[in-house]
Amino acid sequence: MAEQVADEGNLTDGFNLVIDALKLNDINTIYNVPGIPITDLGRYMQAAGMRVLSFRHEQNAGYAAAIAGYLTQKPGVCMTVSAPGFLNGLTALAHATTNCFPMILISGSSEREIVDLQQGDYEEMDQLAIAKPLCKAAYRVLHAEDIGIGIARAIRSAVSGRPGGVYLDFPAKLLAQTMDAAAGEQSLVQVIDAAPRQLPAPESVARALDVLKGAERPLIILGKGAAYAQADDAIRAFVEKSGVPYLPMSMAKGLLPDTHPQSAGAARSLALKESDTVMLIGARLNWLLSHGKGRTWGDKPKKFIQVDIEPREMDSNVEIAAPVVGDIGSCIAALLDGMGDNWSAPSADWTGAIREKVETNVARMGPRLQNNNIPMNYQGALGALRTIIKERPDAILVNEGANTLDFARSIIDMYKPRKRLDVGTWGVMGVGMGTAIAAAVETGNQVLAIEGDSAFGFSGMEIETICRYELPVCVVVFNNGGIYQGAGVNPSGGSDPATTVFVKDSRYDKMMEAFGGVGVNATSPDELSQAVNAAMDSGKPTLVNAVIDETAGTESGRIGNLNPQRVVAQKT
Ligand code: OXT
Ligand code: ADP
Ligand code: MG
Repeated sequence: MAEQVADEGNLTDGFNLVIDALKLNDINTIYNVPGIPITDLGRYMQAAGMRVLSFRHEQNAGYAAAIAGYLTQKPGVCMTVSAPGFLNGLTALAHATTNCFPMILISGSSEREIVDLQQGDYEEMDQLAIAKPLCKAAYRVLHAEDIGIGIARAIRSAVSGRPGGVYLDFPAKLLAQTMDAAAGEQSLVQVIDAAPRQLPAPESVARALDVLKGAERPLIILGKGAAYAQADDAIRAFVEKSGVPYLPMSMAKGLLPDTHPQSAGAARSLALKESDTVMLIGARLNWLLSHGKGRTWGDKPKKFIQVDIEPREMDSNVEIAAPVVGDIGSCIAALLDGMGDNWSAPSADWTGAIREKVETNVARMGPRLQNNNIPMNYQGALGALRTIIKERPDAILVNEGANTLDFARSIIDMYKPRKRLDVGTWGVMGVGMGTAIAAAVETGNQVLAIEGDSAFGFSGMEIETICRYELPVCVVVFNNGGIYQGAGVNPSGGSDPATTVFVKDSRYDKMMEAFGGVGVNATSPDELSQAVNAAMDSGKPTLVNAVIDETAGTESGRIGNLNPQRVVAQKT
């Protein structure tokens, strides 16, 4: 560790100022990969009592920071080295921005004078320019006395309004700059009210209630923005008082328990098609909701009410009859207030039709989950895991893959808010291990990561990180031997395997054993259940290789329709 000269006398330096500024703002956890020029910064942070988690790849550290932001409403911080490390972290920064998660990517960078003249510095890159289009805000700090204000600006940018990713560029020289210690302390900024409440206009609330009142077949859609807002009690009270059926988007599952009598989760198609009025709360009308139009939405005219903090979200895809702009906590409180005491629930015809469909679908699914097939299919394996989550509702479920994602989403009921973390708006493979690590670190809860074998491969090396920090993470790899399926064949008849298949009979559990964790090979739902329960009881890092039938599942899971279709045959 380099000598920390600025500790002496009345001087301070860039290292100290960065640490003091973060701590002053209650940011005490850093997800990073060390190296020039931030190796010592990480060490000094650890010495100063911060938790510094070192990853094997910046992308995973970045995904960890992104989900830490979602879970805590404080920006998750990822720290990387210059050019290649920065670029590795950038996907996660863009992912955070796309998903509206507050995150700060701090990267060390090379010397401005050399970078700007393109003279070939060590890891030379104009990082600020590259980061800008991929995040909500990007800043570079050149002088030690600006570190306090730079960090304050980054924090406020990340969490206020619509949350998102922020890039903070620290050229190497900055950290070693010295200044008078007292002036340094004075330069620090404690961000006051980083995400101020944004109250909705009373007339917009009244308009929304009018539209809702006039509806015959209303539907509420809860998105991950609603889960992020941590207004759980108010949202539940609003939904229950309204009597309106609700549909949770994937990461909003559990905001109200999936077993709630108003949940339309198991009647998704019917609810979307037949509704005449849809109230979006923290959910965007993007591809996941077919942009609010087309076959998914049926041919009945719809009116939309949208509650969102971002005014520009309104009318992004279809006309919004009643926009309510503000933070969800304030908006829901105002809506509840405006409903008065005599709000009448929608007709029993409508709620009854939804309920009936839910019960039919749930009853139809039940027996499929009971099968004890070997090799397992998705239903058998997920049926076992569904019971475990029911018995351990505080456990955090991380989920990625295609079939592994889509089956798990509908099969596994969630009971509490922010307990389901997945691939988000972009459907990114590779979020799994970073997400699992941050979920364990930020909440202390047990984490169950249900991973397609392809999905797991994107971040699999981080199981060493899980073992190193002894985190209570149980990873279940759904090993069907490939992307979507393991049974593909090379259409040319050549000896290379098909593009979507992996080595047959792989044993991912052995990887975990290599790092001192527990590895289990599970071939039946009973074995799977036993292994996961043991992992959850012990809290030991565990990886279960769940052997899934290579012919189970379908191309692209439930979104195969998004694949372009070939129209002209190949000429040979
Ligand atoms: O109402 P209907 O009748 O319609 O029925 C619905 C519900 O009502 C009902 N339901 C229930 N029934 C009974 N009981 C209960 N409790 C219940 N709950 C619901 O079930 C149905 C379905 O309900 P759902 O799921 O709510 O509805 P639906 O129609 O599916 O919703 C639509 C969507 C769009 C909202 C939903 O499908 C969704 O959220 N989809 C997200 C999809 C997604 O993001 N996928 C990931 C990306 S796929 C692809 O891109 C992959 N890649 C490429 C790649 C990526 N992504 N990233 C990077 C960095 N590089 C490359 C790769 C490489 S996937 C992939 C790897 C895949 O291989 P793996 O090995 O990892 O995984 P396996 O496939 O397992 O092998
Ligand atoms: P989902 O994928 O679950 O449908 P999206 O990510 O599409 O959810 O939408 C989340 C929405 O929530 C975004 O439009 C974002 O602006 C909004 N949002 C995030 N936090 C808040 C908040 N505290 N108050 C109001 N809206 C919020
Ligand atoms: Mg697979």
